[in-house]
Amino acid sequence: MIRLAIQKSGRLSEDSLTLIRECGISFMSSSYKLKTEATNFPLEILFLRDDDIPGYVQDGVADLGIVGQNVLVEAGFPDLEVEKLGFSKCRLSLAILRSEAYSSVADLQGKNIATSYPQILGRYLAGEGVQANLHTISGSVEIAPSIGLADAICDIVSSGSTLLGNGLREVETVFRSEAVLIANQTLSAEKQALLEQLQFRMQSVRRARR
Ligand code: PRT
Ligand code: ZN
Repeated sequence: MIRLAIQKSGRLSEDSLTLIRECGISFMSSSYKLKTEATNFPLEILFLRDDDIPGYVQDGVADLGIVGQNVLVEAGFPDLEVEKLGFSKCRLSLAILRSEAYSSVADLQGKNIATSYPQILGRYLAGEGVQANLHTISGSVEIAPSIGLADAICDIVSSGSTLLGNGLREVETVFRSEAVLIANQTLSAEKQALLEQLQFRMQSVRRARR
């Protein structure tokens, strides 16, 4: 039996469940159950907050997980990635008030930047030679500039309409992300074989979709 952690309720949930079903795996799911067992594959599915998934897989509480690369890399476990899944594509971008002048990332030197991704942003800014004051907040990041909490933000963007609606404009792409399958790095031989079967099925599903 192999244990897979997926997001309980959020942007990754539906596509994760659909992918597992399209792999030919049947299971019951209901919104109040936190785990379920497949009926035709030795798989147990755990439903968790996405932020908890990388740590659980790193520690071996779960063998496998489906999570966004943004959350995986921010958690500090990029090496757990085994397969790109092609959904939940988005980017982590820097944005400033539309009224502000901007010519390059050097303009952010000494500025206050609000983000939920201090690790990824910190590494990006260090690579650009820019020193800024990062303020870590866990949600509603887009409101920070208009209420005077920060000069800029770094947050997830997909359509861009949230930025627009908060009077912001995107000035730099810091990181590109999609959903990935992750795996514990010390799986038993049996679990490794199950992982390979799952990866093979996921690759077939993706090929058939194209
Ligand atoms: O409760 P839990 O902790 O499990 O979920 P969560 O609220 O932390 O995450 P959730 O469900 O919002 O997102 C899960 C993952 O989906 C993220 O980690 C990303 O990998 C991916 N993803 C893809 C996105 C988006 N697209 C996205 N648009 N995550 C968040 N957003 C936000 C964005 O920050 C903005 O505030 O959606 C808003 C709308 O975006 P626009 O640009 O389309 O307006
Ligand atoms: Zn989360």
